[in-house]
Amino acid sequence: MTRRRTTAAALIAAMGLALAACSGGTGAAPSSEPVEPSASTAPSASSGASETAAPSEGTTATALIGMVGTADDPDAYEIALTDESGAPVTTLPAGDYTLTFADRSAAHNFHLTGPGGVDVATDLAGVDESTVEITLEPGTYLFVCDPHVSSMSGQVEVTA
Ligand SMILES: [Cu+2]
Repeated sequence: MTRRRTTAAALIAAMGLALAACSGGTGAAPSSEPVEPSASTAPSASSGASETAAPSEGTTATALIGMVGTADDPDAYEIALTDESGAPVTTLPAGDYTLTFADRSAAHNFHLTGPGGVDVATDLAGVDESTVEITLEPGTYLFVCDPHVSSMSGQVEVTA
């Protein structure tokens, strides 16, 4: 204990000496200070970058996920249409959507049908995590796993 405290005190004393040496050194090097104003121009450049990011968020298509199985068990008898955060959706406003499949199971598929001729599906076999563009019109859309319709189905109401 006493020994450690002594060592720490010695370190602090050494650091104090080092700091003193540093402060003495910076006084002799004022040329390093002009660097700071040019560094302050960087934040204004990044604020310009955030402005350009805003319009890309303003795209009209909203992201949806068509999921079969669960993250833990891709073969689970579960099917869901969710928003980007993974929360199931039961109603949606009409409009353009990007539907990304989360079909990680060779036992299931995700098949969405409804008004406007929407009829998109993944293959039963294999994995499909592709994205399709769909336009949803007012009405009822049905999503199913084709071989397991009785246990894997759901619907979403699209409103005007
Ligand atoms: Cu299935």
